[in-house]
Amino acid sequence: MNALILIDIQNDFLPGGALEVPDGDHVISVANSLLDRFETVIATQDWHPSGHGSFASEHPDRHVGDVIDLHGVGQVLWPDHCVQNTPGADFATDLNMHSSIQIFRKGTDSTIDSYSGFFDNDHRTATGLGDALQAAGVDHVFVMGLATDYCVKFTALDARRLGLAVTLIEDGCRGVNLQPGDVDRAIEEMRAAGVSVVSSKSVTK
Ligand code: VGL
Ligand code: ZN
Repeated sequence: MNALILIDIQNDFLPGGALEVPDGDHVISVANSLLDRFETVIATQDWHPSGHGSFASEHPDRHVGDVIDLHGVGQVLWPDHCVQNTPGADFATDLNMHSSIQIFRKGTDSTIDSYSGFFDNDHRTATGLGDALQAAGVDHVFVMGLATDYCVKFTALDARRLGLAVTLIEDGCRGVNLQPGDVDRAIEEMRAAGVSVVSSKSVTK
């Protein structure tokens, strides 16, 4: 049984948003074109309390892009983004979020970030997505969204760790590229973990 997982297609990751991903808006039409090809569709939502530990604004001597130790876990510092109940945290307006799409929120603990839709970055706390997929009999997930080199990558890698078959829909993803080449390296890392990489055109029912 297949499921489509839409990663963090939220206003703050679109051009003009707080943590804009270049061409992030291009993934919306890809997502919309795939929605009715899957019985099970999941959307993850980055959902931070204000003052989240991943926000550079919480660390006065630090800057966006710096890497710090946040309670024992390496953490890239980001602009304030996807703050709970703000428009930036809403799903992209043009994304056809129908009511049967199940939403999993992540990043709600101020002390640790959660790039993956399955676990916090220290792998101690689960979002419930893994259990929900298992209960639905899903053994193959198709993953796309924002950003390729962070939340998409970590979601795909965790799905593999959980024993799922994983297909990355490459044209449905865009990345941050904090360092040039980050997206290409992320895709190679996913491939090395057994993720297959395809174009949305090849995804059929
Ligand atoms: C993301 C950085 C911080 C993502 C979320 O969705 O890829 N990246 N929070
Ligand atoms: Zn975040």
